[in-house]
This record gives sequence, structure tokens and C-alpha cells, in this order.
Amino acid sequence: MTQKTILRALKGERLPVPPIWMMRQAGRYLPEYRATRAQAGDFLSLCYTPDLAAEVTLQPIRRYGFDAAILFADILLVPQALGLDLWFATGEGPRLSTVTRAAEVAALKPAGAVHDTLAPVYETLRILARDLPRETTLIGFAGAPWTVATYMIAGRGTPDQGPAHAFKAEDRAAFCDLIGRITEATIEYLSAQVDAGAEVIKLFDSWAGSLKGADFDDFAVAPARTIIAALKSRHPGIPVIAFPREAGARYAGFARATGADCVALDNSVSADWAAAEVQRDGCVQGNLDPALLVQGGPRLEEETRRIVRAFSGGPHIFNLGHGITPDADPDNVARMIAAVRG
Ligand code: 1CP
Repeated sequence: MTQKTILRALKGERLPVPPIWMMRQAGRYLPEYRATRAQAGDFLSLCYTPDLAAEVTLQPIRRYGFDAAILFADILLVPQALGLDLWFATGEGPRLSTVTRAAEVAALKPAGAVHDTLAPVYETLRILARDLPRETTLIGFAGAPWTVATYMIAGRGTPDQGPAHAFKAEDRAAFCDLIGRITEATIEYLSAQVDAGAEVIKLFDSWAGSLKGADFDDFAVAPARTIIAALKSRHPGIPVIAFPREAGARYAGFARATGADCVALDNSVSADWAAAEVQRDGCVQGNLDPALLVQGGPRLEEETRRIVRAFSGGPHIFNLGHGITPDADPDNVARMIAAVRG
């Protein structure tokens, strides 16, 4: 059996053409996604209707032939499974009921209860494991505890994660209890994703960059290490991609410190720097600026080739530095893929 290209790269193999997929590859820039989302009615119904969630996961695979499909769901389903209210106000971002006191942390549901809410997600994965082309890798995911906590504490996305930093400063014990509970729930959730057919797990720590100094070690590195160790003990060999977004210099050594098989890079770090300082520890993923998929033009192909060249000395999975935006041109995605594979 020839192994899938993404799994080979995650094992440390340097491939002549890097495998490629794209963060938020199922999304509003695609007319077929907008149609299925309209059919579902709202975003959460799309996440919790396995046939429709599988359909939008498959759409970018059919259109572009990406090397990986990422489960269609959201990192905020875990807070909902822990007992918070979650809704998506039209035209605004997500909204949640908040956790800002020790008693509210203690009142969250236990980790083992998350399956009651998240069972439809596992069904989506089972459909995908059956229907994906045999060469396509199926990626499951969750938010990392710090990033998930920032939404649980603020009840919404925040530019500087101020409310979460304030909670951490005011009641560190309760904050650590919250991180611990999210960590345990995430282990349960991701382990069930692997049982349902996920071949790779990605941990999204979108707000890791706002953790400085020892906080980065305590709340970005340590929870990732705990989750990765638990997953690998339950599912030996399961590869994990960690994305401590905007970690900057702290990308160096992150794979070693957490046990991740691959570190995903945002586009604020230079590919040449990361090739020297991060790729020496193994596979890296990234890191084209998603704005180039809006702008297009010759810079799109130039930058794509420059990133492929910079990482050509070691294992690399081509991706964006963050999610593709709704205003991106679907034709630019095809041009990016041709530049990687051509
Ligand atoms: O209107 C819509 O259709 C909703 C837009 C949308 C989509 C397409 C949201 C709301 N979530 C998703 C899907 C999603 N979210 C995926 C699916 C797989 C794919 O990549 O194709 C994944 C992996 C996520 C992960 C996610 N959700 C993250 C981590 C990655 C990142 O972008 O930094 C975060 C921070 C979220 C929270 C979230 N969900 C949705 C929005 C708009 C946000 C950001 C809110 C904010 O910070 O204000």
C-alpha cells in the first residue's frame, strides 16, 4: 500500500511536491458551500447534520483535489458540549454564555459527557472515511484549551483576549481548573474522532500569540503536550499538527516541547527563518498569506513558489498562514495549487 502523501510528510519524509490543503477550505468563498449552508438554515445546523457537514467537507476535494479533507465543524462545539449556550448572530461572529467565576467553572459538565452533544460530529467522520477518495487524508481537529477558554470567558471573539487574561490574573486557580477541564474534554473528543476515522489531528491555538513568557509554557505548551500524550497513548502513531498561531520565536522548539509531529506556521514568520529554526525538528505546514488569494496577480504564484522552495529541504505540507477569507477568488485557489504542483 502506498501511503497517503500527508501521512508520509508527517512521518518526516521530504517529498518532491509538497502535499497541499487549505485552512477553511470549506467556506463562504465557494458558491457550493453557500448553497449547502442555506439548505441547512444556519451554521450550527450545518455542523450537526452529518450528511450536510460531510457534503461541505467534500466540496473542496471535488473542486480542487486537495490532499487532505478537514472535518467540517467548529472549535466552539466543545464549550457547547460542556454546557454553555452557543449561537451565531447573523453578520456577527459567534456568541456564547460566559464562564467568569469559579462556581461557573465547577458547574460545567464532566469531560465524558461531551459525546452526548458531539455524536453527530463522529457520524460526519464515519461518512467521510467511507466517501473520501482513497488518496485523501481525513483530518479531525479541536481548539487548543487556551483559545477555547478565551471564547468561554468573553462569550465572543476578542481582539486582545483581554477578558481571559483578566480572569487568569484575578483567579488563577479557577482559570487553571477551566484549562484542565477543557483539556480533558478535548482528549475525549479527539479520541472519539480518531475512533470514527480521523487519520490526523490538528490542534488550533489561534490566540497562542497573546500568551507571553511563562504563560506560553503553562497554557500553550503544557495543555498541548498533555493532549498529544493522551492521544498517542490511546492511538499509537496518530499524527498531530499543532498550530500555535503567532507564536513567533516560540515556534522554534514547539514540536519537541509538545510531541507534535508537525507545526503549522502563520504568515507572520518568514519561511526561510522557519526552514532553519522549526523544520529542523520535523514537518512544517504553511504559510501563504491568505490575502494573496484575494489579490491574485503574479505575486500569488511568486510567493507560492518561494514558500515551496524555502521548505524544499525537509518535510513540508503546503497551506495558508490562516483561513481563506470569504472574499477570496476560487480561481486564485486553482492557480496556487498549480504553482505548488507544477
Ligand atoms: O458563516 C459561516 O459559514 C461561518 C464561518 C465559519 C466556518 C466556515 C465558522 C464560524 N466556523 C467555520 C468552520 C471551521 N472553523 C472549521 C472547518 C474546517 C475548515 O477549515 O474548512 C475549522 C477548522 C474552524 C476552526 C475555528 N473556529 C477556529 C480556529 C482556526 C482559526 O480560524 O483561527 C476559530 C478561532 C473558530 C471560531 C469561529 N468560528 C466561526 C468564526 C467566524 C470564528 C472566529 C470568531 C472570532 O474570533 O471572532
